[in-house]
Amino acid sequence: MPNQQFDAIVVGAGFAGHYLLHLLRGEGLAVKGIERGDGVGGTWYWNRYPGCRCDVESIDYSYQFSDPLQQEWVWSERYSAQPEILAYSNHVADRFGLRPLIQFDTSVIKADYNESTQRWWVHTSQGKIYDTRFLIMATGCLSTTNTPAFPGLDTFAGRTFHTGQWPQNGVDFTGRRVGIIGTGSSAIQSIPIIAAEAKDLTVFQRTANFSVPAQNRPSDPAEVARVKANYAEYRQRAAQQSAAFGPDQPRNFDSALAASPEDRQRRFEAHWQLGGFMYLAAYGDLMLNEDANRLASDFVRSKIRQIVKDPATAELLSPKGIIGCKRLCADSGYFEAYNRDNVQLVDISQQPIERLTKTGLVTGGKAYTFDDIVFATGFDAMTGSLLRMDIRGKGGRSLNDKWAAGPLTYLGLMIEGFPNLFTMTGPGSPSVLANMVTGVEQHAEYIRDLIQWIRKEKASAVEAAPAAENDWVAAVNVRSQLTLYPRCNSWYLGANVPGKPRVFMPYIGFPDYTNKLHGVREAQFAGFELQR
Ligand code: N01
Repeated sequence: MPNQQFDAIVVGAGFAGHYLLHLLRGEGLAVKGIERGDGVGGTWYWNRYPGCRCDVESIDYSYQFSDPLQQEWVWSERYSAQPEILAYSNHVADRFGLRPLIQFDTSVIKADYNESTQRWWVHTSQGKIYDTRFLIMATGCLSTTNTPAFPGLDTFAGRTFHTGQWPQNGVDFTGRRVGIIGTGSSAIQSIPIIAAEAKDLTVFQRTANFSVPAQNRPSDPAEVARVKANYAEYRQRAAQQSAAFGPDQPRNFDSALAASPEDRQRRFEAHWQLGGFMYLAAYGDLMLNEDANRLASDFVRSKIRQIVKDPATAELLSPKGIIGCKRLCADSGYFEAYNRDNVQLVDISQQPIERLTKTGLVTGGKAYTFDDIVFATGFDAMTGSLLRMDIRGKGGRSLNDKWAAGPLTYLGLMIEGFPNLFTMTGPGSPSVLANMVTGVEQHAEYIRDLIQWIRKEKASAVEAAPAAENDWVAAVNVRSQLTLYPRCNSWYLGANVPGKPRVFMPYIGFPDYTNKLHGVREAQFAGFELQR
C-alpha cells in the first residue's frame, strides 16, 4: 500500500524539475520532487568532468520566468562552466524554496497506472510507494550514461571514470597515464585539460568529430547591460530562432552554393570566429543540402590541417561525414591538444577495442597500459532514463513495449495509453535541438496549463488521443527527412546504443513547435482527451 499521497510527483531536480515544482506548488498542488543525486542540478550535477561547460551562451541558457532572477544573476563567461551553472541551479532551488519539496538520493524504479483510481503508484529505490494523480518525468535527455560492454570491463585494475558520472570532488590526473575512449563533446571539452595535467594521454577515436572553437571569453558588461535593459524583448526574439537562442547573432539564409569561393571563405571565417553553433548559420542550406554542407565541412577540415602540426594526425582528426549531423562540438583548444608531446591519437575505426585488461586495453592486437581510463562514450539519449524505469500504463502495458520500435508521443509531452503522465522535453519535442532552458520553461508552463484545464473541466485524467499521436510522430519524421540530420550515426537517432531502434527523436524547429502548441491550446487542447 502507498506510504503517502500527492497531487503531483516530479521526477528529476534539474532545470526542468525546478520550474515544474515552482509552478505546480503555485497551483496549490501537493507536489513532491524525487531526485537520484544528493543535490540539485541534473545534467550539471552529474557532468563534472574537466572543461565541462555550456555550448549555448549563458545569457540565453538561463531562466526567464523570473525577471528579478534574470536581472540579478551575473554570468562570468560567455559560455559558463559547469561549477557556475550548478551554483545557479542551487541558487534557484534556494531562492524559490524548492529544496524542501525534493527527496534526494532516491530513484524511481517503477510506476504503475491504476485505471480504477486513475492514479499512479510510484515505487522508489528506498522501498516507498507514493500515490499520485499526476506524474511528470523531468528526467533530462542526456542522463543515462552509455558504457559499452567491452569484454573485460571489470578486469582493469586502475581507476575508471565516465564523463557523465564524474566524482564530486574532481580527479587529479597529475603524473598519470590516461586513456580516453570517445571523441564527442564531453571528450572534446575534457581532452585539453586532462592533457595538460596527465603524464600522457591516449585518445581512442572511432569516428572523428566536427568541432568549432567556442570562442569563449569573459562576459562583456556592456553587452550584458544592453540585453538586460530589454531582456523580455530579447527572450521573445530568441524564441523565434530555430534553436531558441542568439537572436542578435548574424544568421544567413542564402545558399552556400550561390556564393563565390572568395565570399564563401570570408563568410566561413567570420562564422568560425563567432564560434560554436553559429558556424552553421553561415548559410541557410548547410543542413539541407549535402553539397552546401560539404563546403562548410571542407573549411573545417582545412582549419584542422592548419592547427594540427602532424599531417597524419590531422588527417585522422578530419571528419568524413556531414557537419552538424552529429551535434556540432564547441571546443577550447581541442585540436591544439594534439600538438602536445604527451598526447597520442589511436584510430579504432577499423579495429574496435578488443578488451580491457588488468593494465589497460587491447586494440588492433596492441596492448596499451594506463593508470586511468575515461569513458567519454555518451548517453542512452532521450529515451534511456524513461525506459529504465518500469513504467506501466493502461492495461498494465509497459512503456518499453509501447516504444519497442521507437518513441511515440504527442508533442513530446504525453503518451497514448499513459494518462496523466507527462514527459518534459520528451522525444518529439525540440528538446536537444534547442535551448534546453527555454524548452523546459515552455513545457512546464504547458503542463501547468493542461493541469489547470483538467481541473477546470472537473475531469480526472488526460491522455493523448491515438490519432493525434500517430499524426505527430509522422510530422516529426517528415520534418527530419527534409534535412541532413538522419544521414549519420548520431545519438539523435539512437544509433550510438547497440540494439536501440533507429528513429530520429527530436522535433526540428522551435518556432514551428511553439506555433503548434499555441494552435492546440486555441483548439481546446485538441488531441488531448479528458477522462472523467
Ligand atoms: O557523447 P557522444 P558525449 N567504442 O555520444 C564513442 C551533450 N554535451 O558525452 O562517434 C569506441 O557525443 C563515440 O564514437 P562514435 C551534447 O548534446 C554537451 O560526448 O559513435 N568508441 C563518440 O566519439 C552532446 O552531443 C556539451 O563512433 C565509442 C563518443 O564515444 C551529448 O551531450 C558537452 C563506443 C560518444 O560521444 C553527448 O556528448 C558534453 C565504442 N563502443 C556533452 N561507443 C556541451 O558543450 C561510443 N563511442 C554543452
